[in-house]
Amino acid sequence: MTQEHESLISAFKARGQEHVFQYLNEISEEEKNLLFEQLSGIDLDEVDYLVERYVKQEGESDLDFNKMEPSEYVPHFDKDESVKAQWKEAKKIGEQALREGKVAAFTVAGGQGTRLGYNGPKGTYPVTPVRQASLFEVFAKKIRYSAKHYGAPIHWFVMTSVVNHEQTVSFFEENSFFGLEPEHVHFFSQGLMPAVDFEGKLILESKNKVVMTPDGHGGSLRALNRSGSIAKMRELGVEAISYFQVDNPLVKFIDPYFIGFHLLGKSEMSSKMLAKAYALEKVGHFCDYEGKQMVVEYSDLPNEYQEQRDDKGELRFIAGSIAIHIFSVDFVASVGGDDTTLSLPFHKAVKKIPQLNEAGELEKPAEPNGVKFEMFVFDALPFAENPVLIETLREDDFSPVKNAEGVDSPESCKDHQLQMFAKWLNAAGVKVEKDGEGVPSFDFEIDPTFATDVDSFLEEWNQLTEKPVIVSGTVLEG
Ligand code: UD2
Repeated sequence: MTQEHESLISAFKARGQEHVFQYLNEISEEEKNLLFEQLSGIDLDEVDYLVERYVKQEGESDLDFNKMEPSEYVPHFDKDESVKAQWKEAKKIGEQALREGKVAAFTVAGGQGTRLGYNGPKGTYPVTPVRQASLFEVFAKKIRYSAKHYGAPIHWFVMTSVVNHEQTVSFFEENSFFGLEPEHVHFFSQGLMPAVDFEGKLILESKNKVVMTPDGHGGSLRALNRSGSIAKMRELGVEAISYFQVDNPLVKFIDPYFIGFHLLGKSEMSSKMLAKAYALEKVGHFCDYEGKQMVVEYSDLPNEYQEQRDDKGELRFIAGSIAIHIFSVDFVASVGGDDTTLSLPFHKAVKKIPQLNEAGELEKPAEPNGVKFEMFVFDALPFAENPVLIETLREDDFSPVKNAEGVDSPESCKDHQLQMFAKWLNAAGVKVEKDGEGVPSFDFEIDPTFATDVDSFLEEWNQLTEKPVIVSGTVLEG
């Protein structure tokens, strides 16, 4: 036993976690080393704090909901003519930043996609109506288009987790990075947090391993620092990080308007919002609280507040969060760095966590037996100076694939892609036949190598000397 191992044993004993060593006499030297290596990465002070706050006590939010005010936002120009000039100005600034290579794309793709019932990294899921291109392919091609359009490379940072890192990297390799330069794509794995049972004890998943789970998308801010990505961005002259989730193929993440508003506002963290479709839609709510902007998740906000209406009968907390943000590199360096006064809070999730039984065999419990800890990226907002919030339109930016059926499913996402393509064609004066629900009656697609939004579509379409006829199965490629 080395001295280092002995001091680890005393430290874990002192915190009542000595059960993690119960199989020490049954495992090989190599297995022991792996156990000690894993344990040395666990911050016992943090575990104690989390157990005290979220397991022994309820850890309920201490927000006084009556102090919440709806956040102000810049309305979309389609809804409010008076802001058109402001949007035009923002676009110019955003385009300039893109021409100067100051923007990087950043996808959080560490989740497990359990709700979708898909076995594999979510980004490999096929989504487009005709070609069945994967989510990763759609994003890669948007980057290819924009980098060419603005004449500057756009580096893409992809956060994975232990559960899908290798499969994700292999998928890119097998697909030749979808035509991107491999050195422009940067993968890194997010951090892990130990899970505990309801007594606050670490959970063993084997005789030499405790259960560790991904630390939530909020862990991305730490991981960007720890992986060296922030240093890399500084080397590359990147100043703004465009953050988006892996599940939404509509997302306009190279959006010159949004980038422009972020830069004009000298914002550290900017967000897009959309008007909630109905009072209890399952999204976060943007609000101001004691002078700071924040997002309160639907599950934390009592229904009476989600349903509140103003004098005009409009939903008072109308601004829904769709997890699209821009961060300044300096902000991520501080909030994801070592200064613990800027750390994001944790949220607990009560789960069924497979664990070793008395016989030393792994068993999935029938009932929840423990707690996982996650950080949420939007909890960085209250730390941000000058947060900017702009409105986007659902049909242009948001249709995630989350569930196998119904709302936010592959089916609804396909319909929304078709509606978005039809909207672009309509803007160019081309009518697309639709069914009673307003969905095009046949499948076709506009590949991101042709255009990535309505503005770029009109530019490209108008340059075509011969306009193609859009029929069932058409794929418009650049
Ligand atoms: C999130 C937001 C919700 C709304 C919605 C929009 C939270 C708590 N809620 O809901 O307010 O904006 O998205 O679609 O965020 N991920 C990681 N690592 C992790 C966990 C998640 O990378 O440890 C990624 C995951 O791959 C996905 C994204 O984060 O890209 C969202 O995760 P989710 O599907 O769990 O979020 P959801 O639908 O609960």
